[in-house]
Amino acid sequence: MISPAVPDSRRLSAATLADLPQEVAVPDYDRAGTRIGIVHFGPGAFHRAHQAAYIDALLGSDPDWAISAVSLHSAGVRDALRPQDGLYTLALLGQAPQLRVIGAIREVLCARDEGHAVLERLADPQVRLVTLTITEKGYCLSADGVDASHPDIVRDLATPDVPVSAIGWLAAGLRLRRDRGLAPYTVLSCDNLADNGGRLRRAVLDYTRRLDPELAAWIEREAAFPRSMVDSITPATDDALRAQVAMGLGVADAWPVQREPYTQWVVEDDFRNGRPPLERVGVTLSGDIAGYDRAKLRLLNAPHSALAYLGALMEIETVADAMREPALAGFVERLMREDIAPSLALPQGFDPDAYVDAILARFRNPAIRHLLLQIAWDGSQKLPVRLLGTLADALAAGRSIDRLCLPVAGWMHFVRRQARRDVALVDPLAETLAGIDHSADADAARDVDAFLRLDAVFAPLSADARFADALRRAYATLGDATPAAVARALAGAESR
Ligand code: CS2
Repeated sequence: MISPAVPDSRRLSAATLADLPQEVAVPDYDRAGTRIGIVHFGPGAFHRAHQAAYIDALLGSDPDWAISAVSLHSAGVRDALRPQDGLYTLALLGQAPQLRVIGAIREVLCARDEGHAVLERLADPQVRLVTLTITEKGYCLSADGVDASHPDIVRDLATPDVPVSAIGWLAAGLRLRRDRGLAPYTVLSCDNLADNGGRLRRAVLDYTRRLDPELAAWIEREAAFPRSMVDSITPATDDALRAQVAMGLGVADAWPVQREPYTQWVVEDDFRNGRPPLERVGVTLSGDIAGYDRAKLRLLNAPHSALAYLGALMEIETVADAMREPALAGFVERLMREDIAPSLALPQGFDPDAYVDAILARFRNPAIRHLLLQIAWDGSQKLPVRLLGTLADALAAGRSIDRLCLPVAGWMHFVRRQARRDVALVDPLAETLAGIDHSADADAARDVDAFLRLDAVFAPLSADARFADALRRAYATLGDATPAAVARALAGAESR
């Protein structure tokens, strides 16, 4: 964070923008002439490095889509960016790092203490699109609707006018628009979930049906929830980045973000009441994005999680370091080519080998310090959407699942190791996971079975004896999960 002692003249803002060194790219449009057309929930690093950069490129030719960025709970982004007039720096980490100031965010709000402003913004007729990056857990989903036992949803159903959940805010905004005779906004989820738009639509309808069936019917009739696939590797901001940006800009930036140069955004072309001309800035608009979605979740995110758990057990810090470990890199590559790719129905024209090659090269990018512990967060939410679908498909096709089980077993060992070290897990199920018996003498079958009882993660797969057996074997192969034991297990998986 910037110390309060930094004077405004030394800080990135509309006033200091003109003085930045020439090699820093700055918005090439009149920011004051743009209008807010998008409300975005969850302006974390990913949104600011990805979607906001696309919109920044668009505003010069269409000023109607500037962003109002809304954090649901934490005031951190607002407090960092409001004094900077919404400006922040994006560092692109290629061979020669490039700095670019993004101007797409015109307003930053924190819903927790500016609820009225958020609601009025949602009901602004100029706003036609609401986007979200709130991570898998932020949706409070059940298998086919909303998790009505989630504390935030319980609370929102009781007091829907002052919501705390994203679903609650979406519904409150839509209700106000209907009451004011306005068209609904399109709701676009930009999180790593297969069928993200479909699942969000079902969750919003499930929630609103419990409150106001007529509103639900209106939403069902009038609103659109397109699906999307987002991709760009975005390591969390660290002090090294803050220092690098301050040096490059000559002024301080409270919260710069960084990402690899590669970026992809595929959006289902199903909008009502207009949409930003995203195709002008490199977004792929498609009628059917299920194939892209699956390919990315299964061939990029699943290997990422595999590297995270197995690499963390080997005491490795970053993705690029993990890729320098031949046993781990070899394992992940075989996992991708031999276990995951064969079960994927790919979009037309998609070359799986080239896609895998490109992902492996991105993982190896030496300019990026992407912490395995960052990817390890929220395992209970990520594993089902990343790996368990492939496992189910492999079982259905009668293929071996031995290699696929190793990262899942790696997660279990990782959870146990963190508990033994007394390190808190970042995971919405952290409390439940901590409640599992993590004593060192528990046996493999008992350990695995304790995890398999977590229905939110493993149902319905846990009922399949072939899965439970293979998982117990994989878990046992990892032994005491020390770096040497993991290396032996990887070597064993390699020789099979
Ligand atoms: C990563 C993703 O943190 C994680 O779990 O797997 O954030 C990944 O970097 C992005 O999805 C890449 O687009």
